[in-house]
Amino acid sequence: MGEEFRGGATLGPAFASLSLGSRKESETDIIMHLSRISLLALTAALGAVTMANNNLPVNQILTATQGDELSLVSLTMTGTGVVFTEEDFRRWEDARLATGGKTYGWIDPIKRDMNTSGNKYAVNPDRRDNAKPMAGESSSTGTLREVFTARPLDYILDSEDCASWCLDLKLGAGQYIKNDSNSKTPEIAILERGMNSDLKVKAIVSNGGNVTTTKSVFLSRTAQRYTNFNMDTLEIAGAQKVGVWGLSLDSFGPIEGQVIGLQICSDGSYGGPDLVGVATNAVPEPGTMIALGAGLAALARRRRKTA
Ligand SMILES: [Ca+2]
Ligand SMILES: [Ca+2]
Ligand SMILES: [Ca+2]
Ligand SMILES: [Ca+2]
Repeated sequence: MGEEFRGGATLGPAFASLSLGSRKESETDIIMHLSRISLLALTAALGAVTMANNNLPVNQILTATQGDELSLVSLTMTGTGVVFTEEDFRRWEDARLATGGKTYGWIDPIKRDMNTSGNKYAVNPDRRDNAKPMAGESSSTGTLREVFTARPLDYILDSEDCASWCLDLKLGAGQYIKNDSNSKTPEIAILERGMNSDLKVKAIVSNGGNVTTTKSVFLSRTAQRYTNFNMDTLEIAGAQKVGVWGLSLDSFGPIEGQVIGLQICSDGSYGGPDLVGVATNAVPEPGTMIALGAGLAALARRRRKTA
């Protein structure tokens, strides 16, 4: 579809040109003549032009074992200064899954394939072999709440090649994903088990109570980076690699309003994405922008002195 942004597009040179962090000292004078506001606007505009920055470099997940359950300690996005913690994976307070003409809410029981001879359901909750059973395990059900707010490395949303589905993930009231106006830093991390599937993502935006979605960003399986973490669930017979996409908020283009959630979708050609977890993080203003602000303040002081 025309509205989709394809990852891995040949946008390297354009992308490099907006790298504020790599400006040399000699360029400082030129920057000084721009106001900080106009620079931010310029960055946002360039971000929209360069489109999907959805293969940001990523290093690894560190885990700590607690009994049979795993806690995620940190997910480090190498070279970006961004670290996601387990709390960042648990910011969701509501969700809705639409598939096969049915919709499931946050705590609605969703039927599960409970073993490797399954694949009866197009998309269903699942758990790591050794994880604590889900609350509805005896009736072969699980909930979105368990998948997206319990231990992020223990429960997943498993889907099959044939599946078309859309998941709306919502933050709590008054919560939103902050845009750091830096296209090189991810505000969102999405984990997929298998590194063999694609996803399509839109931001859910509230503007004065009017809720809309942005254009979509296509997340290609080839853009995933390995997390150094492997996962074996009830539905599969061995561990598979877990990959991650780092997604910068400006990949969705200009946004008017606040991002209160994400819409994550799959269709039959996406290879049955298995959603392990989705993290969001408000990252600090990049050091270069703070330094620039300090430089402008110094310049203003000098001007006042000479006036
Ligand atoms: Ca399944
Ligand atoms: Ca960013
Ligand atoms: Ca997969
Ligand atoms: Ca297994």
